[in-house]
Amino acid sequence: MELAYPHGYPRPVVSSLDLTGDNTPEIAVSLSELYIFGCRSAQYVPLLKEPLPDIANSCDAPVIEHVLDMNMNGRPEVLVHTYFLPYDLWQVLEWQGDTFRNILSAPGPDEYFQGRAFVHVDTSAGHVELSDTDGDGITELLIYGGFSDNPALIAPDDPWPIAIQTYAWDGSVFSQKSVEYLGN
Ligand SMILES: [Ca+2]
Ligand SMILES: [Ca+2]
Repeated sequence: MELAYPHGYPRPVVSSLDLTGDNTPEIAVSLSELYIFGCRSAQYVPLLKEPLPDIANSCDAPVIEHVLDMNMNGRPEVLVHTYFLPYDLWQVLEWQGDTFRNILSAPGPDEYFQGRAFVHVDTSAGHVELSDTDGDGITELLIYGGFSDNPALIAPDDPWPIAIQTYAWDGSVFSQKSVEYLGN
């Protein structure tokens, strides 16, 4: 796919990937929202529209960061990253026959972002690693960055502790298996 705007928006980030198992590639495009289009009856139609709240100067468009069949069930997971000050946020979407569903069970920083893994970006941006840390053939999601089990205990001007959160497949969702604190 040729990028219409190679140095900015809009950003078509994925092509030629079959996310739904119909042997036809989906197309993902990040505009102000993230769209995934799939082919239905010879027409590409939106299968996912991932919006952001309308606070334009403190967020970036959601983007697809990785596509990988982490839980090895034959359908790739789509790791969607959203930046929304002061958080980096992630969802793990998998096609469930009629729609993409988030199969990440995560605390979320607030009610709006419930179900998303997050880090607080006061010290540095968060980043992720996909790795089979225990060698069982199933990929874990590792997230590095500022995190707390109890954000209410962190004073507004205090730094967030840096942690590695590990999300592992439990048979039905990716849930938080461990949090290793590395200090501030
Ligand atoms: Ca899968
Ligand atoms: Ca594993």
